[in-house]
Amino acid sequence: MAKTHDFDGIAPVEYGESLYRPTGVLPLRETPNPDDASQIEDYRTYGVVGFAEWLTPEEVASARQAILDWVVKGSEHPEEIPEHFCLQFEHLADRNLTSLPPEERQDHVRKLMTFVRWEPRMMALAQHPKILEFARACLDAEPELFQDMALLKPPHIGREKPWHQDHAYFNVPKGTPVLGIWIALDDATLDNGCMHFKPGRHREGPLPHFSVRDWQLCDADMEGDDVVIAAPLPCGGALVFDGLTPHGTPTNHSPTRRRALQFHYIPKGTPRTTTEDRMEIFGAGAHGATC
Ligand SMILES: O=C(O)CCC(=O)C(=O)O
Repeated sequence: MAKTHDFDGIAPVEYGESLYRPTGVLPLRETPNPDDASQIEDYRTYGVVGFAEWLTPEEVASARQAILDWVVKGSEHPEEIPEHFCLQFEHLADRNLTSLPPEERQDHVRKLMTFVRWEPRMMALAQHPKILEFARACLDAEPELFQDMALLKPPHIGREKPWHQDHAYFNVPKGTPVLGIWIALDDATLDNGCMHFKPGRHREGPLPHFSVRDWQLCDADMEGDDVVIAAPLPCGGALVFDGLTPHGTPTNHSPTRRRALQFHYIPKGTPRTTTEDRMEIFGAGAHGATC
């Protein structure tokens, strides 16, 4: 049985539907090519670029199996989960997971975080030459993995992740380029909670975050009449985005899975700062807040 503190402390609540009403859909490139200047240009201009094909079906299968193995281990032998490895269940998850078949247990998990150092299948993906080469071109620096996550947004109970800038969650100096890559392990659709972006708004720099439904951007600003791009992806596709590009995902009310991996990279050797430093830039309320 999982420990109580492994359940997400944030209860899902209603929010205005207009928060995720896309004015367009992100056009997808076929495959990443770091030598294609127009791909890097899109990343810089819009703060997000999407690809229909990134991982192979074998790589997707390997990532899914790795997730499943850790979910089973975490639900049966939580004492075997390493201290800094986060396996977090949804707030609304069943408290008696071991009564469920293993495959179904993942439908109660919100995320896995900080796991690549214990999971070679995930480490192989986080260090995938295709990712590192593209990240190197976008960052214009040698990439260093800063954070690793799997976000499962399970059917029916996967809660909203309100609009935010990822940089607001990271203790790195203001101005540090942060690159996120979000890889779909299922088809991510408008119904099951695909990513939504405010393209180009990364150029406004850090925006204040507030403790509302989560540590997040101001709803009134996000539901204004500016552009909201939805980014549905086929399984194996990926989004590369700037850590300052506002993004969020609505609740998964659908019966379908929407598993994803998310890796963040910063230039190698970037110094770390403190949560206090970060709150001076992004606003108070960051203590304990995680993506
Ligand atoms: O995958 C999701 O639903 C949200 C991902 C995200 O925005 C994050 O964790 O920063």
